[in-house]
Amino acid sequence: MRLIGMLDSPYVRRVAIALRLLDIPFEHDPLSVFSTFDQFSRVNPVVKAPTLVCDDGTVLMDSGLIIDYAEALAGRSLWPADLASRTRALRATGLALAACEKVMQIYYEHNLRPAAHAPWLERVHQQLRAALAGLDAEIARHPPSADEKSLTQDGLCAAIAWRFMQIKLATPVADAACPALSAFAARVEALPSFLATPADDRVTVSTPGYRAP
Ligand SMILES: N[C@@H](CCC(=O)N[C@@H](CS)C(=O)NCC(=O)O)C(=O)O
Repeated sequence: MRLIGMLDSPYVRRVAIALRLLDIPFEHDPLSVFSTFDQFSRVNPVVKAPTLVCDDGTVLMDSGLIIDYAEALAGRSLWPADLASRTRALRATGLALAACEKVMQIYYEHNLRPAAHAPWLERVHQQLRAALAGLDAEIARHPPSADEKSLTQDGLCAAIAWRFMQIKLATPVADAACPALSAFAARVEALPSFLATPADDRVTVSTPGYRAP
């Protein structure tokens, strides 16, 4: 299978690391939804990253749906099994995904619009602050596993969201603003699957046969 999209996208990185955690071999094609729009659109005319081209040629998109497919393929889930833990993990993942979306909107506003729209930006910053406050509180109350073998979707997504905003925001969020999240993300970023999937695309991921230690 082939994962299309650049690792500076938190959604692409989320999928790449989930595939590694699930021991699913894949090739990575770091096409950009902007600079290689035409090439991307020949694979997926909707031009959404991540896109996954399955071995039978089916083209999937949306990180959550692609991970759902990967979990079905692997025969195991990255969600916690019991309902209470799963509910907490779903909430934390929702907060992390909202934070990614807000950072992306801020980034697009600053980089894709001729003149940034101040009231809209303030609204998005407020939403980001709320998502981060909620996520930091969740992680402080119920720290997810930071272990390669037992990492769950909430921990995966929280760490990715944190790294994404450190890279993309002109003023990164201070560690002190999110002490639990920043400390957790630092531990998770040191895991082999994360080190092998850097957020800046300096290294192209193409590691069929990768096995989590
Ligand atoms: N909900 C989607 C969001 C994916 C997303 O918005 N990806 C961005 C790249 S970070 C994209 O495709 N942008 C191009 C566009 O929407 O036109 C997911 O989880 O995969």
